[in-house]
Amino acid sequence: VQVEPSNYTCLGPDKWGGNCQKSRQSPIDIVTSKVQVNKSLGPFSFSGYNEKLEWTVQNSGHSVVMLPTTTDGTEVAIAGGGLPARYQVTQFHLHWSRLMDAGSEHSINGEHFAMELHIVHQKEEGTSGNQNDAQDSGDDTAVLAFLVKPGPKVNDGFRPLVEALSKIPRPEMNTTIGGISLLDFLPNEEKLRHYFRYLGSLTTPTCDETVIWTVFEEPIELHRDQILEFSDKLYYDEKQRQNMTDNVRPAQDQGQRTVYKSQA
Ligand code: 3J3
Ligand code: ZN
Repeated sequence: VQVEPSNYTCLGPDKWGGNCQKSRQSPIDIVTSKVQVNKSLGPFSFSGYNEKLEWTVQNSGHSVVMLPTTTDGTEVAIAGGGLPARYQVTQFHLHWSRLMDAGSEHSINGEHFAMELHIVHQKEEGTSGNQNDAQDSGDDTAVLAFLVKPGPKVNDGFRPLVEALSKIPRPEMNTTIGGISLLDFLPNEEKLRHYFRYLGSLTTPTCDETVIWTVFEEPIELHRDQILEFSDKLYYDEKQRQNMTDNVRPAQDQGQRTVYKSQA
């Protein structure tokens, strides 16, 4: 049965059909003793990540999604990082739990974190160096994943997003926040050299196996109260009876896939 994204929340992840039952699925547990260093995994170049932009903040019914509303053609994109092309940001969103060790989708040596931030990018056509774009190399989407753990301090970069949550309790509700850059949410750029890389999928139906994944080793720290706001202020349903929490797909079988690690 092909599960439409609109109603997959009523079916548990093990019942998702179609691509979701294939062998290149995400997330996975990253076992650091088995990862292989890959010298081509150099530093990323981030363009437009420091631009202060306006963002639409949406309750998508599965997460809180931030969409850039740039109209002046500002490009927010990444290149380098061992990627085969340049990729443009389309949205970013998070996964979380009330439990500080159950809210991330990826895990490291079996350890889950409190949340996971996903910055989703689409490959820019014609920049892959391989002009035959028709070839489907299964890397049209690049997701940068950041693990989140509770820390002693309030994370000022997340304040505008956390304060916006109470405005969008129900699915399809939107609000906007301005003067925000992606770098406001991330660890300092010099800490972004260490990451894991593997080929996988979207972690929600239709689970397309089109994602080149980057999982950064350096976690983001938020105060516990900030983390709990996501579960307390957002709901899956119109009647606000089901808090949006534990929107986390379980680890999938890694199969024969190798996980690589950036240059030491
Ligand atoms: O699902 C749509 C669809 O366009 C698909 O092709 C892909 C393109 O990036 O994803 C978009 S999505 O922005 O709505 N989305 C990307 C992120 C679906 C859910 C995905 O979640 S995850 O794998 O990053 N957790
Ligand atoms: Zn995600």
